[in-house]
Amino acid sequence: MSSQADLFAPQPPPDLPEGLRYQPDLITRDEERDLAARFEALPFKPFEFHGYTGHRQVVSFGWRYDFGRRSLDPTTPIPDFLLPLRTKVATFAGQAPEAFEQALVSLYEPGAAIGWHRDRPEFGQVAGVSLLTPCRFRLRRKVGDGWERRAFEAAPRSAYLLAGPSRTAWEHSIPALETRRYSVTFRTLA
Ligand SMILES: O=C(O)CCC(=O)C(=O)O
Repeated sequence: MSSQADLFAPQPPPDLPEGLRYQPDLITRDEERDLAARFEALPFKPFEFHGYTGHRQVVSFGWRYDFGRRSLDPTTPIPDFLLPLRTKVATFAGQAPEAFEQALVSLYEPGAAIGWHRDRPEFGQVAGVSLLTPCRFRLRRKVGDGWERRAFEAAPRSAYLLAGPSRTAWEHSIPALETRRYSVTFRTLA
């Protein structure tokens, strides 16, 4: 029988693609505020994809994938202020913190979105933490002539993990937001 506490515990979104995990409240409100304050000082640049720039802005640490040159190159090490977050993400993902060699901080100003894509095959698992604004995290995979679709709300301070088929067989996207959102995605190398 469910206890009163169980009834009010955050429930994982139902029916997610295999390999996708979701954890509400990975970080506290204080941690979220401190990280967002740190992000204010980062040198964000518009995300560049084969000559096109999107509204989303990013900073890469550890490794940077250059879509123009199709190459993955070492870049500025993951800064100390992101290491406690990486440790929490690694615990959630069941990995050693050092396995997450890349951290990508993304800034979505109002109107910014990310289109349908799968992350580069050079990367392995992808774990993302959301800050400030909830987003609708959409997934789709080709089935015959159509698409099978799923979605969940990624709440501020939550984490998601893309592993297994959710990482390799499904694409994901986030529609435009109305207020600023940050995400930090940590990636292992394939
Ligand atoms: O902002 C997010 O949570 C998703 C980021 C993403 O899909 C990507 O960087 O490839």
